[in-house]
Amino acid sequence: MKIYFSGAIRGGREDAELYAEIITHLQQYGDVLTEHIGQMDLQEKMITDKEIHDQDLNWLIESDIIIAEVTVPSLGVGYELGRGVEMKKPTFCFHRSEKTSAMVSGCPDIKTFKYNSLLDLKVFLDEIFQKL
Ligand code: 6K6
Repeated sequence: MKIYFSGAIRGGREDAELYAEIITHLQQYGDVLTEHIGQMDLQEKMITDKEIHDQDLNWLIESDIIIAEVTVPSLGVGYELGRGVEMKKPTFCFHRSEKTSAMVSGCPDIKTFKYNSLLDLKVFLDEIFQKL
């Protein structure tokens, strides 16, 4: 199972530690292609934006499922969700904020969940992977 985890980078790194916890939890279910999203010391590398885009798009194509944490708003995450839906990938979004974008929560092809704690989120994830 190839898992594409999506979380904010230039959108803001305040949830980076949480992303790392989510990625560790997801790794029991498969290969997380985007493990770097949880790196606390993530630095802009000497690669171009086109190289980042093309690499991520290839991983998105390769993936079997998309899991996104959308509490920190991110253009890149929104873009990945839209592309993933077009590719008909099973797509799941999680947020702690009261609401998220209507273009996410209103999309019938994205399953969106509000959660309060990491424990709640892990329970949601376990249910999703047990049903696959
Ligand atoms: C690599 C290491 C450190 O910085 C980089 C370069 N940046 C990115 N590397 C890999 N994926 C990226 C990078 N920037 C954005 N993304 C993708 O967009 C990730 O898959 C995230 O899910 C999403 C974040 O978008 P922004 O708009 O918050 O940056």
